[in-house]
Amino acid sequence: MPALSEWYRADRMPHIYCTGCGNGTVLNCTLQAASDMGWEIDDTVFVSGIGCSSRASGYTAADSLHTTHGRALAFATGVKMAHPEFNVVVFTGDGDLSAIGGNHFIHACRRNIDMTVICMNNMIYGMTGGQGSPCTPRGAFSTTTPYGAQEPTFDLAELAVAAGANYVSRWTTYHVKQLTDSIKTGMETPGLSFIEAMSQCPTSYGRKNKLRQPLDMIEYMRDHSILLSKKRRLEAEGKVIPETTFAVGEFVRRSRPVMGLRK
Ligand SMILES: Cc1ncc(C[n+]2csc(CCOP(=O)(O)OP(=O)(O)O)c2C)c(N)n1
Ligand code: SF4
Repeated sequence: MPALSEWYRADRMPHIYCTGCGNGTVLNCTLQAASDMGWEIDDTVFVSGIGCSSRASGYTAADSLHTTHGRALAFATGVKMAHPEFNVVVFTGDGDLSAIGGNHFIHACRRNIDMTVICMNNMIYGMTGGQGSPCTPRGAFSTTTPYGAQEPTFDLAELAVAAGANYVSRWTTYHVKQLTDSIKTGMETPGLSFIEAMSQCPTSYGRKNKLRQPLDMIEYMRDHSILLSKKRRLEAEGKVIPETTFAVGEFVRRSRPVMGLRK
């Protein structure tokens, strides 16, 4: 059973991530979960699209596909259909998954393909310098929302539940233990597991939104997250939860029919 360090591809270091970027934390949680699962590196494939988040697949010692922007799930579907015996893990960003790749996302969930999808949601297009994404909070600044985003934000976890994924959760890079445990639970659950990892991008998001230091964004995520069970209880009591507060926890764990089950 490979240890955590063996899951990293040393010859790809140093990585490209900015100092304080949350993507490394999410990658580490994922590889820890894979190691805890007892998976073999040769039986595992990491697939990603394009973006800072999508660079993660190349830092793993397993076979990986760094594909085209928004198409990671299409490639991952092909891998899983051809090789159901492989553990397939997708790394994606909020832009990659929910803007250009939005249709692939809902249909992969609908098909409930047996794979683990991890979205590093930094609420912006990090790699290309900070354009707004469907996950940019209302009022937040980006290069394409210079007066503050006016559109409502996609709730990726709720979208995955509605579309049919068997396991859905959301945590942040503040919640390292919960995130790691949740990724492992996703890996254990047959069908499509979607784990949304809210992650800090001090360079493209923080700089424009008075959250310049990495810790500022981590504290923002800590202070604006609420346990899903508590949110539902407060809403049932008629309390209004501010739009900027997001739920963390397990959204669904179920057993709908699955495509691409292991042979
Ligand atoms: C077809 C296509 N359109 C646009 C781009 C340019 N592009 C590269 S990464 C990216 C967005 C990245 O944002 P996200 O997916 O949220 O990932 P992040 O960099 O924030 O991790 C875009 C628009 C591209 N590479 N290919
Ligand atoms: S631009 Fe943002 S997401 Fe990309 S590496 Fe830098 S901090 Fe991370």
